[in-house]
Amino acid sequence: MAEVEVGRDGAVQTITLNRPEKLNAFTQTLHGELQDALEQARDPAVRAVVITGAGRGFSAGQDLTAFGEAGDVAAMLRATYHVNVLAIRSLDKPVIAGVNGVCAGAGLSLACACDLRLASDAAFFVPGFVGIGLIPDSGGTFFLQRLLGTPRAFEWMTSNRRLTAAEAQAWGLVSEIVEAEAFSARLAERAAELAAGPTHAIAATKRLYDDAATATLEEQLEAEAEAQAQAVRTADFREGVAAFGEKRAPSFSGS
Ligand code: T3D
Repeated sequence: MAEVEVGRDGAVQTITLNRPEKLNAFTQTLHGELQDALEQARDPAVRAVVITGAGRGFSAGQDLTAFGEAGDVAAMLRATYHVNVLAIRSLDKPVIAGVNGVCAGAGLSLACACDLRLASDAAFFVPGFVGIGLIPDSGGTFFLQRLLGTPRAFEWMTSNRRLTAAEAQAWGLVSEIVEAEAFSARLAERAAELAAGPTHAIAATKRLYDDAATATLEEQLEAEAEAQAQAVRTADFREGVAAFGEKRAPSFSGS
């Protein structure tokens, strides 16, 4: 059975981590299949991507039974987690983490690498790393610092405290909580909304926010000006303005 399943519904690609009996903990196989799935997501016909988990877990992070198998941990991280985290950030479309359940360790880092997080009310969030004497890798220091700020990120990641979905929302870690029974339907609905958006503008917005973390104001204003000059040349901009004038909802094609 595949450790990652890929589905397509219209312009939405759903990637499901699929080791439910181990809370979708990462193995070499899972990493490789996730890499293939993210490569498939580059298809221009895909305009939004969902990453979620099978069963009661999103992901419990590294499979601890396979821990250190590769010997050189830094090399393993570079060849697996880094490739997939960078693939998520480089996709020119929104990536939603559908946090259906337990989210721990590098599973938490992966969720935080996505553009937004929707959580089931059954989800909970656990740092994991510090519990076994490790540092938050796979982008755990990068994304959590940006999402939570250094004091809160440091306090949480060094405490190993379990965070409920409600607490995660209060902290701004997740944008929305949905009852478990309604979760997959709402996740599909939110992904479809994003897929029906002006994909070029959404991708440029993603890139601009990523760059804003290290840019000066002058650099960022210039990058915005260049991105806007491209956005006004899209069919979606013409459609947006036409729809406004005609007092109807826009129908964006993503071109
Ligand atoms: O070299 C490198 O790889 C460096 C990279 C490190 C990256 C990391 O992600 S480090 C952090 C690794 N993750 C953890 O430390 C979390 C370990 N898991 C837990 O603490 C707990 O399982 C949870 C808090 C996540 C959930 O607890 P609970 O009570 O809801 O579930 P459970 O009963 O503990 O787990 C259910 C099953 O999943 C269980 O299997 P069993 O006994 O029914 O056969 C459990 O062993 C398994 N499982 C959970 N997490 C992992 C795992 N199996 C392998 N690896 C796991 N990470």
